[in-house]
Amino acid sequence: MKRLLASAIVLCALLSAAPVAACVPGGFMDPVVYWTQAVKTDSLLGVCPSGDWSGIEVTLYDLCAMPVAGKEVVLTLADGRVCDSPVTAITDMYGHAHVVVKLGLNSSAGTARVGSAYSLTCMGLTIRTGTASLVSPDYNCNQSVDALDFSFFALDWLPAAYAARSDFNDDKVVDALDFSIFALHWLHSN
Ligand SMILES: [Ca+2]
Ligand SMILES: [Ca+2]
Repeated sequence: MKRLLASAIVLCALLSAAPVAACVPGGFMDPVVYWTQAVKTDSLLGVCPSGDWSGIEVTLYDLCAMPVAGKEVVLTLADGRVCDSPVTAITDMYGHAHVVVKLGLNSSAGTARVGSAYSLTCMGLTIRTGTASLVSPDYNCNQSVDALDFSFFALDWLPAAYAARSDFNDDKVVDALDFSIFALHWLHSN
């Protein structure tokens, strides 16, 4: 009987205890964000329709230091010449997501590089904003690296005027090294 009474007292105490407040996300605790395979830190990025060039890694913890799992991370590149933006990824149980940047670029209007503001968000909260220049072997935004794109590259090959859009390794000249990078992405598509 005493044991039953003690159990009832414990149960009553548990039921009457103040509920533990849930951690309502109002932000993220020290988010880890970095670009992978950037041509030049995070100021010059390479984008391919297949997503095998620059990407972004993000790891998120909420304000209670718990991993933000199963949430959509959204990378938006705002410039209209970037095709198929935004791209998204879902965080895993550790709060980590790799955003594959499967994008084309319309750089057919001139030989300058396309620049774009970008933002990374999750649950409507901004994680990072910035600007970056972009290069892509897809020059005409048809989400395929094909013969038409090669014709743009050939136009830029060692001309008198520097064609930054085809300088894929950022060494200030369009030469065989850039062609080798173009060839790596040949026939890639989304
Ligand atoms: Ca193309
Ligand atoms: Ca180059």
